[in-house]
Amino acid sequence: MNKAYATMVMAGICGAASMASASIAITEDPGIISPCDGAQVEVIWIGSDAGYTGELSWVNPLEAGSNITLWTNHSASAGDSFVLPGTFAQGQRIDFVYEIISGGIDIFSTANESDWGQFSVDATDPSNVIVGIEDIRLPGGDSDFNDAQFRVEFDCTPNVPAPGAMALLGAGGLMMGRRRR
Ligand SMILES: [Ca+2]
Ligand SMILES: [Ca+2]
Repeated sequence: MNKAYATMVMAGICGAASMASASIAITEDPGIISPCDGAQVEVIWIGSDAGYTGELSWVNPLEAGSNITLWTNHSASAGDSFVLPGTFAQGQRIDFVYEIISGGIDIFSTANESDWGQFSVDATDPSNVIVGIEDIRLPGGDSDFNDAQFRVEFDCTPNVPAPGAMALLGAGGLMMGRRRR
């Protein structure tokens, strides 16, 4: 969906919602987006104030069904951190799933439009994005968005290869060139 069309759809939803009922949550894409190329991404737990237990996972974009489970809100301590494998391109999404495993049954994903209302995302600092989750499906929840809270930190410092590594890369290139002949 392109942006103009998305805006039209959102405008349509807003119009319909304001006519129908004020209780329908209007949701925006909580997309957590890499602000730079080659970003290293670290997920850092902030805390949780929730009765339900939920499990936070990162959605691996390379392999469907191979999400990496990070923590549950009742097992993690503030400051626990996990470095995501690989690096991320500018504009690439970092998606998360939060599955309620005790107290209720539900699953929320930043990649699913129907779940977007469960997430609050503060990207005031684009390299330190703060995410909060409401663990009861809206409009049922209390919208405190503190049932699970974590930060997504983007390290945009370019990895400058050492001169030795550059020499090795050069040698590798030469060898590949030779093999091709
Ligand atoms: Ca809540
Ligand atoms: Ca709460």
